[in-house]
Amino acid sequence: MKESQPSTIYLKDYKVPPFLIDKTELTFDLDETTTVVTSRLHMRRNPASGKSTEPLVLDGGEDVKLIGLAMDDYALPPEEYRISEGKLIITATADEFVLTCETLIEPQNNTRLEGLYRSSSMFCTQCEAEGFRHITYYLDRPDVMSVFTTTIIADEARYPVMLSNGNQVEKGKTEEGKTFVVWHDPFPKPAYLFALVAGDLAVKNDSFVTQSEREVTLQIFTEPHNLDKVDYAMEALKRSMRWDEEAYGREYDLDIFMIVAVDDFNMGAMENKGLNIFNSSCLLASPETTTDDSYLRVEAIVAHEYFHNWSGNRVTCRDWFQLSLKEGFTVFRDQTFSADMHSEIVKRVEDVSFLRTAQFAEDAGPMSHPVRPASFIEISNFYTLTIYEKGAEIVRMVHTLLGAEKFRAGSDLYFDRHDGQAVTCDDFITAMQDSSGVDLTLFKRWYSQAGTPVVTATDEFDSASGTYRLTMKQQTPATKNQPTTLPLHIPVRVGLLDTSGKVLTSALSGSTSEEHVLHLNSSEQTFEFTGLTSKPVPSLLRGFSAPVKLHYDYSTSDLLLLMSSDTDGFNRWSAAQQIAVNELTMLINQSIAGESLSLESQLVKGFKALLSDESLDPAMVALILTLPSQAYLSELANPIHPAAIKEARQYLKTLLANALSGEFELLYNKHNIQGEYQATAEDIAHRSLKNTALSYWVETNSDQAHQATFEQFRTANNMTDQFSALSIAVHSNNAKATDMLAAFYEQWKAEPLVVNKWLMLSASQDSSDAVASVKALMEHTAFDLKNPNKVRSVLGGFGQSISGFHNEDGSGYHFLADQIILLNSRNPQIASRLCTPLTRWKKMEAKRSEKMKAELERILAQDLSKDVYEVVSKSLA
Ligand code: B3K
Ligand code: ZN
Repeated sequence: MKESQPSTIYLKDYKVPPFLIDKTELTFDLDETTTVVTSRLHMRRNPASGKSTEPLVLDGGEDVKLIGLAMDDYALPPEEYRISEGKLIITATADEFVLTCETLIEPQNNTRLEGLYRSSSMFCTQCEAEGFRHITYYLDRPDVMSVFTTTIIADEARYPVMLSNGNQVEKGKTEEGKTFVVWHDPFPKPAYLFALVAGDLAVKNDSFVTQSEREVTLQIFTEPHNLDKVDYAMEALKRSMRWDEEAYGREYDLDIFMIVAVDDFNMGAMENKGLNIFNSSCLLASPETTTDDSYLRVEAIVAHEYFHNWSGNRVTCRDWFQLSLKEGFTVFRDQTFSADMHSEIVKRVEDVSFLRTAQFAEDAGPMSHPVRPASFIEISNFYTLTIYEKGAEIVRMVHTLLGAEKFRAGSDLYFDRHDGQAVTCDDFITAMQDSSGVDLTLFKRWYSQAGTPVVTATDEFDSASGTYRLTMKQQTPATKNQPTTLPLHIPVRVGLLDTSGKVLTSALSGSTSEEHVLHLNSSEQTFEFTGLTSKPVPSLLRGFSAPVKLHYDYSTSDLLLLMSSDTDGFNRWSAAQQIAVNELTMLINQSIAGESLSLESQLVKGFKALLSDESLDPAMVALILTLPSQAYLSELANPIHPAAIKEARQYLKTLLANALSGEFELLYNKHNIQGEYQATAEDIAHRSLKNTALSYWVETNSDQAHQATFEQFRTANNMTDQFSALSIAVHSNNAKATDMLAAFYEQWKAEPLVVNKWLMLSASQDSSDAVASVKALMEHTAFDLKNPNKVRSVLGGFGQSISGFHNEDGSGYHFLADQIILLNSRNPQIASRLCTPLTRWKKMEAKRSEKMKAELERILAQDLSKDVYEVVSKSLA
């Protein structure tokens, strides 16, 4: 352990920057061994700071070597500045000056993938959140916005493509015969949006005419062998540009928009102004190599990064505590876009399923934090599901509370009022409130209180007056950091059904309707619905109108009724999930008690009715048929018994498969569409239902089903079908599974993104020697510890293996801890993310819990990066 531990940064300590940088002129002299960066910063004291004597403190990093420093072209002697803990401190400055700073960096040795680094044969950058300081000394904070001009100098033979933000304004030769290009970005921006790319790249060109009839050049750059996989992303980009004009009135503002794909990237993509940089896994797509899920992901991420041009770039964050201002809003925007492009309800179910599984678990764990955190040690740890997904739910609730029209007026006001500014979550809510007249004072608590609220509903019916009374209580669990919690403003969408499944009209507070939005804003409230003749079945929290855990004592027959008849598609799915959760919970308890499992499943009835309903979208049927995941059941459990959850799921799945084997076989054949691959909602839906049906059918262990799986694997003309068949074979003990895995690797070994899928599936296999297998995989030529996608594939896959990762002897935990220690110094961001499964140790059943804790303690005893230190120390506190 280090002697002094990293310090905590608090929101309450925010101060405006003491200096501003009006113009930033950068020159990069790129080379394989040393890169020299020269910056000319046109600086002045910030009048708003009110301090005229404060020294100039610039952010930097240990990896930045200062080789020259001048103020107004006067070279500063060593006694006029110092470097301390990576910061450059200049004591005396004028009120306005130009600071010239020359630094030497080594992108080729940058394994953290922050700042300027190399991926394959190219140079690229990642500056959010605090990567720019690894390039040169700067005021690396989002409220310092500057106009950037960037000169790139390199050998044109090796780096024919040299890109930065904005427009290319000049190109020429240096005296040494190298090439230089100059880029100018007219929009002031924080350093986190800076980008540079240089390499031997191929380009796909296209264009887009904006609503005001300006022509924008669109370019996607990749390594030449990947150029055949960018068409889908290009079309998605054009759809996004059009959608943002139509849905939000937002037009693109530069004459050129570029995207570059890189193989080594810590996350999905980055919204740098005019020059988005993408993890190739989130950009490249072709039918043969890309699954439907990945197609949808490419479209959503292209849209997300594009939408940031307004929600993030034109209007940015004042400080990193406000991260959700841009991320929550932009996720909400991309979710709505995807819903508009495909199916609203399918998208909602997928998003909620993810939120309830992963964000709820995060919010109940040691890294739980409010959507606007009050403090952090390392900001990279706060790119979380809470900031992104729960943040998006907050924006969605504002949309529900205001209605579509007022929400749009609010977003117009927000963009107009704050264009070119760095602002806060409060500013966003204020704009929504000012434009709508809706009071959001109490609602704002969603930003400052962590944890998932639990809403408990009870009801009674007064037949004399035809009044249905629904009482709701809310409670957000207290934690050590948050000993008292307060009620929130929770919008609850409600409909009422009669026992035949008909939707009822009722009156609430003078308004008569088939659906009402309840404003639950104190710890307990009763809502009175009138005009009813018998006790209704409530359809609560329609569309998942708030990110809460809802408890209501539904009978199984109520749930079957909602599942078959509710007009809210989301709640049809939710009811089916609830029946499955109830049945699985019984089975899990039997397993824990050491009993042999037995159940008379009501789901059989529900599924039968579902399969006979021709009106439903096949994608919805597939979702309803999908049992709650191991991860979701773990989130609900306390303590978690991973082996019992696995056994229960397997039991229920086999039971359903046997009870409905004929139906699943028929379904499989009915949705087995042929023909050319298309990533349309319709075709995706058929493939999804077909493969879900197959996953049940194989559970009957019939030769026919196994053979169908093998044939699908062998003859598929697209990756969705091929990979589904392979996964099904691997997880259903198909006799040919090992051969299929080997054949798959042989077929695709030249396609890294497909190889990553193979790595993940191979690592997820559930065998007692899983640790040995995963070690062997990490020795395989296909593996590369420097590549985050490969690390995520292998270790992410391994995390799904119950007898591997959760092996009772603790060997899986030990192995993961070894990898975290190994990666801690090479790539702290990735190492820190890998800690997540171990940090859930408190919820795990005792035997495993102790072993996980011991591994965390072993990690904490090392010399740790801030990233890993924060997550591990908080999880042990
Ligand atoms: N804003 C980036 C995420 C940066 C993560 C830095 N550790 C991508 C996105 O959310 O759009
Ligand atoms: Zn984002």
